Amino acid sequence: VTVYVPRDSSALAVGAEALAEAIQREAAQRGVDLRLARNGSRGLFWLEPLVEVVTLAGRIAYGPVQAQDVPELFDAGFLAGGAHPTRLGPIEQIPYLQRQQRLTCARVGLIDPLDLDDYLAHGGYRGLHRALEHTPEEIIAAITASGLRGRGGAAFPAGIKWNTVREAPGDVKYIVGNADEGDSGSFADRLIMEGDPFALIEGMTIAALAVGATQGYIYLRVEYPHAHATLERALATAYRAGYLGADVAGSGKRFDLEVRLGAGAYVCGEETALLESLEGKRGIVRSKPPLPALRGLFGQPTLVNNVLTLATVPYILAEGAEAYQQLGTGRSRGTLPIQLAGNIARPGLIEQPFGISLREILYDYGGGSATGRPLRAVQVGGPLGAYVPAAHFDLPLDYEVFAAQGAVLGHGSIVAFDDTVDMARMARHALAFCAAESCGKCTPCRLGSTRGVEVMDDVLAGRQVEAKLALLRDLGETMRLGSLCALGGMTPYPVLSALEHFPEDFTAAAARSR
Ligand code: FMN
Repeated sequence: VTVYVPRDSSALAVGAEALAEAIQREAAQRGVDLRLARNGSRGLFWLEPLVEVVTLAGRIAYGPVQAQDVPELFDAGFLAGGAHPTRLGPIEQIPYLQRQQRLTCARVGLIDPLDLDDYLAHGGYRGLHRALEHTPEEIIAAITASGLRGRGGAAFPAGIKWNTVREAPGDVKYIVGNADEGDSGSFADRLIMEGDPFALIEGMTIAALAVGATQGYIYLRVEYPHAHATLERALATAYRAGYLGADVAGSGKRFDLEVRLGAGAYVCGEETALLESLEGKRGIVRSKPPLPALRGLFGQPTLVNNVLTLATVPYILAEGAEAYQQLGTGRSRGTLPIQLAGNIARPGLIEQPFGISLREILYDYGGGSATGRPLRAVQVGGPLGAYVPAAHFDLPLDYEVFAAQGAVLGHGSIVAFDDTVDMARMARHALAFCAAESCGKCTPCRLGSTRGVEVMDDVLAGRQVEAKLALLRDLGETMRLGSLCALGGMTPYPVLSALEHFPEDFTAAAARSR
């Protein structure tokens, strides 16, 4: 019998390791022949640790399961899919999972992330083999036709960036997988790296062939030790199997790939600060131009893409651009791995075509707030994303629709808040976050954020509220237009959206202090 127990951080954090040991111990005691497989997380976080037993009727899920439940589970015959209060039924039939359309994250939670044969058996490396049948131009044409846009935040068309790097003159070209994943509520990159690392490796290899890069780096934050361990092992396996190195899959082409750890500064996810950090310097934003695509790492043409962007590439090559492009809405094509977190009953990963509404995500999937109180606002797209009020929950997830509302989709994280949230305090928090994380290079971000915190302290204390709010709007405009990168440039989004949609919270403080 094969039993899957996730080794993803989200499962380890709630006792998966002790559970795995307990299952093995119990099986040994009872003389049961059991194979313990370690998968990634399915991304149904409220059910972790979620155990799956392979039976004739498919993989049967149990969760959440703790180590102390194990003897009882064996008594209940769970190895044959037997009844137990934690039994959830066939994993694919859990509505949260069944209703999704997983392309980028198709194998996450399904396979053993370190088993290359398992990866190959589930369509792995089909994309690379397809890519090797085509010219670099044809690969880029497929990426362009798929409509894939950067998933790291700015939603820039991937094909255009790849083409710029391809055409840039340079002796050496680099490719960087941006795995800094600093956004609050964001975890899809991590789920891929811990649950399906070969997808990222394969995507980077295809990208390297397309743009003519011979060296790649995965820039990973040090706070992801499990992702790091998984990636290192997967890279070693890919080298051994000839998918990396001097002769990629027998093509005669070279591609080397390694992990570099960043110390976990938010700004180091910004691509130019990231490149500084990769070069061994302090993570300080560079002025643009030149674009990294033209002069990036060590002054050479460099392709920087997010983990999700890169991990989607194998699917597009394997299944064809049309299969991807036909999903979605407007200019937002394909699927988005949405990350639902915060005050929500069922947090997790929801990969769906663009066009799904916030309401469907928050209620049909998320089940409303964890506290049972009404949801009042969500922050979409990380700490620099706008707050969206409940009145706008019918907005479809679409880059352009969100932009028209002064909001962003960013990396696809959604953090939910119930009606006890104080939005004036959240506005202050955004400014304090910017002050803490600013690299300090440009004045609007470095000083504006600190002055902004002071202004908000006045507002919260009820001092000259009207004048201070006018000042806050003015400051926001200066930061938006004058900052060197989007850290300062987007901090006004959460601040001013809170003020626009929840003005009562800003004046309530004044009323209290009177
Ligand atoms: N992109 C990421 O992929 N991961 C990050 O953690 C990340 N953090 C960022 C932090 C700041 C302050 C800013 C301004 C940008 C950040 N970005 C991040 C966006 C990158 O600068 C860049 O646009 C992205 O890596 C490009 O890849 P893509 O085209 O695939 O999205």
